[in-house]
Amino acid sequence: MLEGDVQKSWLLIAIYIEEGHSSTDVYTFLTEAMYEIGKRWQENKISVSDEHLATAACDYVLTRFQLSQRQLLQRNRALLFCIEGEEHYLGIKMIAGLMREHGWEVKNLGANLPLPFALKSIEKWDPDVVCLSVSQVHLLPDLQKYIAEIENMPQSPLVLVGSRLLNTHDLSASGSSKTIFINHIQAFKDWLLINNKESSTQDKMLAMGEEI
Ligand code: B12
Repeated sequence: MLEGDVQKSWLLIAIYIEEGHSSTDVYTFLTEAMYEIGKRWQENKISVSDEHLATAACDYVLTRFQLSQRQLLQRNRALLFCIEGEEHYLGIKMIAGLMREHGWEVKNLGANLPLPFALKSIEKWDPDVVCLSVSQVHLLPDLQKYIAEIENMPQSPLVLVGSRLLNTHDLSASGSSKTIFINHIQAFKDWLLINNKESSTQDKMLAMGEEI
């Protein structure tokens, strides 16, 4: 990814999948690769340009992987976005892919979404779950505002927050007792499996896109 070679990056992932790895393995693999890139950037071993190139390659691989996935019939709705000021959107893109794979209808509004637009979208689309992502410490006070406003809406969707910061910060005070905080993609998959339980027997596979 650091070479910006999207074909080679995809080939590596395609081989990894052929070896029998799951989509959570793929997402974890790419997450760790990006964390390693962040570490090298912090240690001045690579430049900002290298980091941008790797991000673009990772984004490409994610899109290609997600288009190759079969999707279940859609039952529940989820709206996803990063709060205002947050440009780190690869995490939420992975979460969106995993939800689609588990039969959720997903709208991913991506990076940097101001609260008034988030509230309008929730009003209009009425999702069952709203997933928020934040990666930077200085944005945490804003996270609290987002959660409070969304949970107070008449639609009262469930609010799910994910962040690498959960590994180092206790964010529970940012939400209410209803808010769910998840820092790891495997824990999120477990949450999806529990919450999809009742309807899993009715699942019909709906082939979308190509096979790998
Ligand atoms: C790539 C990158 C960038 C790219 C972002 C590209 C993009 N479009 O996403 C660019 C170059 C633009 C960038 C910019 C900046 N970055 Co930056 N960046 C990174 C880097 C290297 C990787 C981030 C990433 O994609 N990780 C991979 C994803 C998949 O991981 P993730 O987001 O953690 O998501 C996983 C989990 O957290 C979880 N998850 C995440 N969201 C959600 C949501 C839900 C609902 C659930 C269930 C789970 C979940 O699941 C995901 C899958 O495993 C990190 C290093 C790091 N350690 O993270 C720094 C890092 C995040 N960046 C940092 C900083 C400081 C910046 C800048 C301020 C730098 C600058 N001076 O300009 C700007 C800020 C831009 C902005 N306004 O947001 C710091 C943040 C420090 C902090 N704690 O506040 C980090 C940690 C680097 C560092 N070590 O200092 N960055």
